[in-house]
Amino acid sequence: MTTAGKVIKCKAAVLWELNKPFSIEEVEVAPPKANEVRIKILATGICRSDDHVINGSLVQPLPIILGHEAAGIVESIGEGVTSVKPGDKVIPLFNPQCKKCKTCKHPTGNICMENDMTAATGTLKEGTTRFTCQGKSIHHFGGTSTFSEYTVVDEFAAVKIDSSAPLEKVCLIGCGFSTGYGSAVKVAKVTPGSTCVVFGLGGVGLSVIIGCKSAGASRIIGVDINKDKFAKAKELGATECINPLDYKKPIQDVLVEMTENGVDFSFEVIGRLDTMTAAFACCNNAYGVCVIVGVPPNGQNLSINPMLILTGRTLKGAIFGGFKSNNDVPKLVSDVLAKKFKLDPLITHVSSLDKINEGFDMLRAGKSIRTVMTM
Ligand code: COD
Ligand code: ZN
Repeated sequence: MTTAGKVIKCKAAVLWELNKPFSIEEVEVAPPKANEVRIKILATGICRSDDHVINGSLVQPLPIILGHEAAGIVESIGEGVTSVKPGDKVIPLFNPQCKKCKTCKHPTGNICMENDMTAATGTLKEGTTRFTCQGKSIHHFGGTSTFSEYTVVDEFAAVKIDSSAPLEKVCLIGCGFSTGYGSAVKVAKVTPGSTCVVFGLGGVGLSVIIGCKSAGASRIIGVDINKDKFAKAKELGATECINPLDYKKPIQDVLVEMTENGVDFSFEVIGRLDTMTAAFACCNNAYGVCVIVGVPPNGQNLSINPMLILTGRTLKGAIFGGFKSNNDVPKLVSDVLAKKFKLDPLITHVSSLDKINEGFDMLRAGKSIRTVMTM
């Protein structure tokens, strides 16, 4: 029996209030309107940015269905949709690529002006939501809302991937993996033989390490205050790991000494002002490049002595690893199928939507790298 054109009743995790657990609810998912796609979500990861919404540091309209790192199969399409068809495997794109706006037309810019993260409306482009629960309209998150068995996205926020892709793994390409990997290969453009330092060894930091290694870096130093993170970092390519708590000196001074006047590339993958300052200061004064990957606390500023820039350092950053999502996500999936890199080491827990609150507790306790919920 086809569900196309009908309302689908399914399970979703709804966030009704800040700092409260999700409620698993039966929601109604309306059929896609013109230029929209309804997707059956089969796997979705738990990302730190979802938690940032729960704790209020990323402001979004409530109630909301979170989740933005996922993979699924197209269930039905609205009028005018041409890029995907029912049955296609797709990855939803929180950082979409409409290919029409000024940013999409720029050769490198990747914050598509259709994104719903920077000034969130919590709706699709048409201006309304497709989710209803207990008679109330529920907001979308980042145009994706993947903590639901079915979701509706704008056509520009979904991309077809290889039909043989393992969805329970490639879902990470929807956010965490691409964010870290692209920061190394696309934003920093790590060079063969270089020395890199990665501050923060969570799922995104480990993905930076995978990128540095694949770009041919010869020395990759991991920095974390949780030494339990070191073994996996080394397994993925870190040549050494250090804990700032083991030193009396500021960690940037330690790193400058360890690397004869500073590293070629540094990455801040934590989201703290002090570690951003350290990451910038530890890169080489004449040519070091520092990439900010971590999302800083809302409304706070960095204080930097311009002399640090004047001598030749570069400070930069990017969302989603600088990738243009519609172009690059299918390629990254093909790279996984070609065994260019593995996503398995990043997935420490496999769970289900019913256990979403336990999944977030593990993330907050630093016990998981990525939890993937399969449906
Ligand atoms: N010094 C050293 N290490 C530290 C410190 C410190 N002071 N404080 C925390 N850490 C370590 C933790 O022990 C942990 O291992 C690591 O830093 C952070 O890891 P996680 O697991 O909390 O986070 P990740 O890897 O999932 O990374 C997420 C970011 C924190 C980088 C987050 O800001 C983010 O997702 N940024 C990506 C930006 C983006 O593109 N967002 C768009 C949608 S997600
Ligand atoms: Zn994310």
